Amino acid sequence: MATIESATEKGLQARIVDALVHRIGKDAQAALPHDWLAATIYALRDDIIERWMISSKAAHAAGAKRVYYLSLEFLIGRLLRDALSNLGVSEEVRAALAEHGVDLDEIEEIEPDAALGNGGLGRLAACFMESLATLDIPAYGYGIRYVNGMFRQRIDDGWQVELPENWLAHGNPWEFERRESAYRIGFGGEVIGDIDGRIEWRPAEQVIATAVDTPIVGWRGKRVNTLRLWNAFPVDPIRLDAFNAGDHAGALAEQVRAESLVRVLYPADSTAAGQELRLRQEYFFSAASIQDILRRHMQYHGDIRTLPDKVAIQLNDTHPAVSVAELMRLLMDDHGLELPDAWTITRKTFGYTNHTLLPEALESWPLPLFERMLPRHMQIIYAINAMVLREARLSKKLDESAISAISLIDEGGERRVRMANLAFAGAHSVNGVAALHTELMKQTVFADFHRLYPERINNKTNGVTPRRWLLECNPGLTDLIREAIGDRFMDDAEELVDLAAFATDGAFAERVGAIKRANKEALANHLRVHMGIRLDPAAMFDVQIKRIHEYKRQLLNLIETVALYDQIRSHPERDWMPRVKIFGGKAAPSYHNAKLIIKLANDIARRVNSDPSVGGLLKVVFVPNYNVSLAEKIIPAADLSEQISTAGMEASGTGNMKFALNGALTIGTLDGANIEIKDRVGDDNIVIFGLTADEVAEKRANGYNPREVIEGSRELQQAVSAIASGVFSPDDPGRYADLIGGLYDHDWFMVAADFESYSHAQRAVDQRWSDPSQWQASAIRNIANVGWFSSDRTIAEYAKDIWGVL
Ligand code: 26V
Repeated sequence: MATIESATEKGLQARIVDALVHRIGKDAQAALPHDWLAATIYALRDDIIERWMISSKAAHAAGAKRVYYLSLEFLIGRLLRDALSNLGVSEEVRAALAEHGVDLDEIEEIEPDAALGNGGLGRLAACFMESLATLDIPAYGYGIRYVNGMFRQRIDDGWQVELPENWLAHGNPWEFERRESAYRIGFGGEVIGDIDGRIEWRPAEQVIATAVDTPIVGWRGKRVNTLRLWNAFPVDPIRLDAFNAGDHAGALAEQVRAESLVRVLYPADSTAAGQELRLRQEYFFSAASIQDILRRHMQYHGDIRTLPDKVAIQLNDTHPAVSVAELMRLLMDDHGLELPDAWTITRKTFGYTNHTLLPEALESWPLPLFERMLPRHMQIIYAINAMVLREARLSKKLDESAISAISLIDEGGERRVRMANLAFAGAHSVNGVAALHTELMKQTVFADFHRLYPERINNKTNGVTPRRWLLECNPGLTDLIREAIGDRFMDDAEELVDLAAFATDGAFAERVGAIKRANKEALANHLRVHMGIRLDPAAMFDVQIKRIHEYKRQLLNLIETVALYDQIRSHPERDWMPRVKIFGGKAAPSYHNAKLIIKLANDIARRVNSDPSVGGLLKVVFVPNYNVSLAEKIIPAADLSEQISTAGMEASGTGNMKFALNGALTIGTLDGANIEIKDRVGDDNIVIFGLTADEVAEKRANGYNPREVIEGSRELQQAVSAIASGVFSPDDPGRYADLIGGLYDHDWFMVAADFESYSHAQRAVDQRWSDPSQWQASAIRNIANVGWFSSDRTIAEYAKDIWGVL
């Protein structure tokens, strides 16, 4: 394994102590765990910096094309273990710290979890950054350095309470401030045209964006790329005239306004925010990134027209879509290109990835707001729209209603700028994140665009980095796999298929089972310490961890849990398989039903866990503050992975891949990447239930009567009426009346429609669980066959098909 020349045990140990003394100002006797953490990171950084410089010099010397991943979210989590493991120095550092009586595992645990993202979209961006470095692709991630990332979730009496998470409280030794990489970002004002047609935007307000870089180390330290997050500063930090006149708040107003741009991550991941500050954030980071990209391109290549040969920019959803107008503006107003040429270059440069079909998540901005904040961009959007609509008319492929559907301006009612249409029009590639999702993009939201540009939509099924999600989070399983099939899977996850031959090897299966058991004991221990709950590691750990959303159907799982609870109490004599139902996830603070679902999980947990008549056969746990670091503990300990979204609604899912890679069986619908997981692991190694996406669409179109379904099923009827009548909420019996009542009348998410099928599937899971060797064989076949869902494979596809690198 590659190690660093200077990183001998002695060298590292000396460098850690050196960092402790000279950078932190403490000696080994006085150092607290936080000091050891910082010192270890500083010592490691020295190696990383050297590789970082080599990486960027090599790209420069080769005149390489660079990839830019623009994302308002990077859910990176902790970085120390990732860096140690990718550099191959974990054991050396462990030994070095042990000399001072410091336990590496303990200091890893106190590193803050960088949660600059909401969920799947942000975590995907983080996996992609690691895979880009691993594949030796020169790439930059661009985003915002939020002072407060995702909120911390506390559960008070079963209710979610949101608290600010100050992840930078102890400083952040990973970052490098680049005050010299600074750009002015304008807002508002007016557009002036002079007589020779030159156009000038005179913003009313400006802020300064400055770069903060974090190194991203690829596997085996092959390459180090940059995650560049923007900070905001006022042009004039203080107005002394105002201050001296006694207006202290007014004197600092500009500072406050600049800082507000990088203050908070919007904590909703499915409802377009719609506030002015959100659009300001989107423009701020897009404009800084595009300026930085053009500066680098001109510095290295000197010719703006070669931009698409040297630069590929990927838009992570529509959040950075205003970049399309910003690049057009710079090409025309600063570089003097004509509109058609600027448009050709822009389209060749951008790719756009869509991550959701939920209509409420599609961003659009009131036109007056957009025009007031970005008057020049509004003009450019009109000009782009004119070109696109002319092309559409000339093609004769679209009728008038289709033409108004692809317009960048929504004219129905209050006029709005449609960001998905801007992104689609401005990109040469538009991709979905799983096969079904891409198909549905063609049939639904982008149907008319697809008719006009049939080559543009393509699929790139998501993936996850096997370094974080296998090697680092599950070292026991990793060692066992190495013993069985050697190390090649560590460089190419698809080599895991060699493990399939061991599925029927009883002795091997038992060892896989023993590792799972050890991971479950570790999780049970963690939850005992942090929540005071006792779990039996012999029980099946049945896990649903993800953002709380009605389409993800935590409610379906909870209703089935209540039905099971009922059954166990009525038929204690039956051969029940002991289960622990584990839930975790955050609800958007303004999402009423999602918060109520969290309360319901907690209400059910309290009642079930204290009922002696279930005799330990069923336990329900809601783990507070689910985040990347908790996922790393929970996933390796899971037996069953709940992926039960309403078919057609989960674009891909990536948790589904992480669980399978760690040997959990999936119970799931034919949705998102579940379909492709089933194709790879085989029908016998996954439990599929429920309506298909087509059947859901058909039921919605033709109407379906959930009341009839509920009344036709004794089990379902009893479970929902128990919840609705307050059996789990005696302190407020009406608490769930509306939540459950909604099922009878609308049931948009097909909870009632899928209940019976889900409940049968759960009993089939019990059957499988009752035969440990069969279960273990299936678990091994899951691990063996999901190597394809490595983000290395996904990134290689983007690189070849979209970016033209590799
Ligand atoms: C939308 C908005 C609207 C404005 C407020 C802030 C905000 C933040 C995020 C989003 C879109 C979130 C979309 C998303 O996370 N999609 C998930 O993407 C995963 C990676 O492709 C995929 O696995 C999940 O299925 C999909 O739900």
